[in-house]
Amino acid sequence: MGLKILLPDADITYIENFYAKDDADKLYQQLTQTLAWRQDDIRMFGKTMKIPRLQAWYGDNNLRYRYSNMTLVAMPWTASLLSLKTKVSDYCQHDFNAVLANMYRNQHDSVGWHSDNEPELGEMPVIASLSFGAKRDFQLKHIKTQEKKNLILDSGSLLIMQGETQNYWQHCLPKRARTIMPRINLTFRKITR
Ligand SMILES: O=C(O)CCC(=O)C(=O)O
Ligand SMILES: [Mn+2]
Repeated sequence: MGLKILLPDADITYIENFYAKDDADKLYQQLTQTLAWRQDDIRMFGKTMKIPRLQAWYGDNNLRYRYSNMTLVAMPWTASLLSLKTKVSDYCQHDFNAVLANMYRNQHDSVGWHSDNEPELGEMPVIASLSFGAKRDFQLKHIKTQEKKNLILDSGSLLIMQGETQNYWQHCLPKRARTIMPRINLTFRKITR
């Protein structure tokens, strides 16, 4: 199971039907209704702005995660997040202890170019990313060569980025002009300090 995305300095696998479409639809509804979605502020260039998406941070007791000058304190696992984490951890043979949930409400919501390389994730983090709801483009860009790759993340899919990926590649989820329905993304992570 799973498709290796063949790129230099990366170890990326895409599993399109990690969840069957019916299950993915149910999970999308459940997560929409049960997670504590909020729109946080971000400080950039001395200005405070709303991030262009909703998010929620869950994990083992009070784990903290800092990025873009925000400190998120983990809320306790919900039952559905815990069962998703167990399935993803079993598949990846990796012990995740936190998840960042993102809700892209429409085509105007996005996440800019970045690597998941915060110090608390350690040197070669394993990032496991589940998608539910509308399909979105997910772009990758090599930091040195600027090589680009576009993936389409479908509902029920799992994307695993590991090895050197975060050290050489950035990724983003771009805004789009055409109408796009909401999408939920869960990125499971392991905070190591
Ligand atoms: O929504 C996605 O697929 C990517 C989210 C992401 O890169 C992140 O939360 O770090
Ligand atoms: Mn990311």
